[in-house]
Amino acid sequence: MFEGLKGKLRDVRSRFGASIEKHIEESPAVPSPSPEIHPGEDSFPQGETIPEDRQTGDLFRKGIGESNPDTKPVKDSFFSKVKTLVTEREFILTEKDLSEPLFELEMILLESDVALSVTDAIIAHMRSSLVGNHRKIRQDPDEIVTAALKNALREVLGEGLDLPAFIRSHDRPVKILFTGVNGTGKTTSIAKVAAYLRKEGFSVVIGAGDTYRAGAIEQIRVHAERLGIRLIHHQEGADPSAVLFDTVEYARAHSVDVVLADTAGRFHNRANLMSQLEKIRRIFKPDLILYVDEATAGNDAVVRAAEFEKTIGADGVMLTKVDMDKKGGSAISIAYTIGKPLVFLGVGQEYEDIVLFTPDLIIHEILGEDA
Ligand SMILES: Nc1nc2c(ncn2[C@@H]2O[C@H](COP(=O)(O)OP(=O)(O)OP(=O)(O)O)[C@@H](O)[C@H]2O)c(=O)[nH]1
Ligand SMILES: [Mg+2]
Repeated sequence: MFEGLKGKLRDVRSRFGASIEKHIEESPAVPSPSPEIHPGEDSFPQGETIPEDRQTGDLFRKGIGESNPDTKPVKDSFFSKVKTLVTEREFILTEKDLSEPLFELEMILLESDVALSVTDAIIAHMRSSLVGNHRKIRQDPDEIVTAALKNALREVLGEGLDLPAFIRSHDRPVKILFTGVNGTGKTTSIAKVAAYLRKEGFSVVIGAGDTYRAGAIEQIRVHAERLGIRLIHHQEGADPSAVLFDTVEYARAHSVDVVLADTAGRFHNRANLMSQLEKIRRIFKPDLILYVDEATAGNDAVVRAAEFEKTIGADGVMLTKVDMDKKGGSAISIAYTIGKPLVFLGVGQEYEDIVLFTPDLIIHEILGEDA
């Protein structure tokens, strides 16, 4: 998962680190803007010489100590003051220090199919968190860069959506409609989501709303049978709205928690299929429309998601085939671009190959163990 991007980010992180180290070597340290002075403690203003008798630890070992407990706070405060003056030196990175690694990062993101607006947001975040801020000299440069990158990614990835919590807080049955273009993994994902929700303690029924493609009903029937989940279906060529209406009726009659509705794959520019989807939406009245696309489609997935969002609406995204995606661009870009949360990631061909999206999951995957 995301192997290509992971390797390139590792390289650019060390480039950032090298730039920071170069700055520290070549530039004089700057005084801290907020020295650690606490009320009641003795303090030495910036630039003032420390009295000679207070320059070594011997003072504390000899004069002040356990024999006179009342004086102990003075010892501690003085220690912390010496530490502030001696080790808390700082540096401030400039745009010039970071222009090269920032440019390199921008190129890496664009090459990895991260959408332009998302790349801009990440670079802007990196710039504002790294340039112009006071940094402690003893801070590890890689930690500084990794923290900035992590926060930038967190900003564009969003929070996701806790589907079990969503279901618990809605009237039953909760109706979820799966849409998207052909072959992206809608039907397989419905089977995975059904298995996932059942594990979470919900009862599920599936509606075979793809009556268009030959073999589609049989495909979902096999999944439902393997999982032991009830499927409602009509004949091939039937009106999908009618199938899904019946599925909701079944769920109501049997107090089923969740209805998962399959639909035929379609492109947003196919007017007849899109108006069919509009009819499904009116009759089925989904609580959640999940747009399904494959991570491996990169920027195409992001563009298509935006088109679906505009024409039919989407409340969340499921990205499939993440296990086969080396670049990570669509996973990073899709939520930020369409303004809707990533909900699930499909990570393989088995029923259990599904994970509920969290930003940390992607961040950890992209930045590795130390993130
Ligand atoms: N590696 C991998 N393959 C997946 C994943 N999800 C789905 N697939 C595969 O993608 C192919 C297409 O999946 P379907 O579920 O039939 O896709 P669909 O969107 O329903 O297709 P249409 O109904 O024709 O529009 C199948 O071979 C799935 O096994 C995934 O997360 N990882
Ligand atoms: Mg299908």
